[in-house]
Amino acid sequence: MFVVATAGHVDHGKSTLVRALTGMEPDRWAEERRRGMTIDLGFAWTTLPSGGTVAFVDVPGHERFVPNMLAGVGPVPAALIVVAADEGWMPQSAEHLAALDALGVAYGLLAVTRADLADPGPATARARAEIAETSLGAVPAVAVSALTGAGLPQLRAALDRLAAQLPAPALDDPVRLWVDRSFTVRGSGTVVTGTLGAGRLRVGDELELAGADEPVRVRGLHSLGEARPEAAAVARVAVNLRGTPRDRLGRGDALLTPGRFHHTDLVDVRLAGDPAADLPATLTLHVGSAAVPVRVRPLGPDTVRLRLARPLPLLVGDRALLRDPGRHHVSGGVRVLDVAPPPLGRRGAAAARAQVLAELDGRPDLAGELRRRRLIRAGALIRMGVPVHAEPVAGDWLADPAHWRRLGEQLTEEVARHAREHPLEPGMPVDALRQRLALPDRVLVEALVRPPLRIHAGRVGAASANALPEPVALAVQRVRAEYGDRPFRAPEADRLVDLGLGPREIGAAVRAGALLRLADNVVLLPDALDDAVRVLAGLPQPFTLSAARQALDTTRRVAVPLLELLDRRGATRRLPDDARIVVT
Ligand SMILES: Nc1nc2c(ncn2[C@@H]2O[C@H](COP(=O)(O)OP(=O)(O)OP(=O)(O)O)[C@@H](O)[C@H]2O)c(=O)[nH]1
Ligand SMILES: [Mg+2]
Repeated sequence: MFVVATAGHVDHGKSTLVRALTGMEPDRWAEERRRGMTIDLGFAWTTLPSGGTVAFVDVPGHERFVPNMLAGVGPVPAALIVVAADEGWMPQSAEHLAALDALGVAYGLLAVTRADLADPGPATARARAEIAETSLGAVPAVAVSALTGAGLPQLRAALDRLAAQLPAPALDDPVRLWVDRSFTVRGSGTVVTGTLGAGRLRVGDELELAGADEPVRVRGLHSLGEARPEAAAVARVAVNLRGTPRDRLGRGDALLTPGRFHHTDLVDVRLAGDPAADLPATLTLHVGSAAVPVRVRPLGPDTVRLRLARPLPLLVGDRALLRDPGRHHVSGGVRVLDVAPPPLGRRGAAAARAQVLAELDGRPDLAGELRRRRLIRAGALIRMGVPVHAEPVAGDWLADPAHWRRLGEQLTEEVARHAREHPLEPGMPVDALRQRLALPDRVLVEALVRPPLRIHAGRVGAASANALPEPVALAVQRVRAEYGDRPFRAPEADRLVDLGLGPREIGAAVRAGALLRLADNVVLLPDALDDAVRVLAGLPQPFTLSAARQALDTTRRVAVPLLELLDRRGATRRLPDDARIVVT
């Protein structure tokens, strides 16, 4: 299917032409038919000589309804510009063309209607000259009369040729269906319609809806008036949503592939063409079928920051249009450069930002994004419209290579400094490092640790930092010498003092795995645990505390916490009568 939007001044014969081509009535409202004027968007379709289908989005020409016109053309990549032979080029001919140009519409046709009323020559010449100056360039022109039917076969043939020129739709792209209508069907619930410009929709799909916490589910799909299990771009579609109240969505909302769009109320954009120096401070941004008031903050000669009155699902590279509703004036097109721009708090930040924006062109640029953002999750980049084809440094984090190298160096320095300031500690806690390096995630710290550094028990230190400070190492050696042959006897408190093992030294030795702490001032050599299990397993099961104490040749001071530790580790199990068994 090929979708084309009409454009042109009021009463120039857009709806009459669509009616003549399709046999369908684009003016849906009784009021429109009574007044002979289109107010809102109309939809009609027909088969072309090639056998392909063309669907029309028929727009109103009256200047009061330009916002409706923009909602119709926003998501549509081709235009049928209609000019009446007897009236020629008129103000909304110009405004509609300016809108198409601002949106960068590159495919179109000119139909000079009412050719039975006047010589179509002058209107054709003027219109082609005006159109040639825009993104549409030189377009084919056909003179037609809906009254006599003259020119209609030629127009159908020209539509076929236009359809053949259009680029193939990006079927693997995410869906962003801008809603142009929503209504309720009795027995089915909420239905929304729109032009599917890319991707595919299937019955059963879950889609994201801005502002809704839960995904919405596609209950039914219609295209060209028929129910279908699937619709592929480009297509006019009607989507029946399960369990979504009608007042939850309307024109300007979008149904989205989940996780693929960033809802933003702040964007930096480049103005297209020759931007007016005196852009008003408030304008309306039109994109897709949405129209949102924005505050404009100039940054560079052709770049501005827009603060949107409500967030929209925008991507880097999106085309949009700024309009001054008060003056009925399309101020120009914009291209989105950044959908998650940094705040401009500091003095000079705006000027610095202008310099950055001067380098951007709206084409997604992974290396550039990483350079500017330094560290970012892959998912966040994808939601900005930046394809990710780089390996994450950790988890789903991507890093600018130079920044990552600097972080690695900084980490080494921090660990060294910590070792100097805390010689008894076996390295710097991972979380302290995360804070010092201002990293958003622990996994980043872990990924930055390279030999000879290593992570042990939640700390980063040199692999050899596990070696104890000399006085502590000596004290542990003496414990080993004195107690090695009676491994379940713990040195008494005063003996520990004699050996120079105060709480800090014991802590250091325990962290280094050189001593095992059972309770305050009750320490054993670390191999005692395995030895104890071996001895206890040799006892008749179950065994009592007293039997264990005797078998281990130790005191209650050691036996009680030792058995409790073995219980906690699952090596022994305590029975209801306080006896224990060794778990095998
Ligand atoms: N004689 C003649 N009249 C035409 C032709 N096309 C349209 N008209 C008449 O022109 C008037 C306006 O036509 P519409 O089709 O409503 O014009 P429109 O461009 O859709 O107008 P809006 O949607 O309000 O912008 C109607 O009275 C039509 O009957 C034509 O080819 N020949
Ligand atoms: Mg009309």
